[in-house]
Amino acid sequence: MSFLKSIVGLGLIFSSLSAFAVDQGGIEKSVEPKDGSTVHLFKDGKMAMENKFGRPYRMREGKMMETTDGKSIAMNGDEVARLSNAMQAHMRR
Ligand SMILES: [Cu+2]
Repeated sequence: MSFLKSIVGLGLIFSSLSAFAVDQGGIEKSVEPKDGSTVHLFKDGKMAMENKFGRPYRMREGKMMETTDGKSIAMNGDEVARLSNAMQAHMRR
């Protein structure tokens, strides 16, 4: 049940946040969990983590993250390489 709940919660979080949208690299939305990191959500639903220093880092798939507004989201995928590429594309502009 908690898995289902997290999926529903995820949809709510990503549809209600007006977080900045990166228009390169296929990143659809970005959300900030409590610990100061950033979760980037790709258009296909996979995620990648960025630490508070702006570097991509690995996170185990299925790991729960708590957002600043107290919701929990489950890590889906671990797209470190994709995030690196997206960030480099962004910097080159
Ligand atoms: Cu994560």
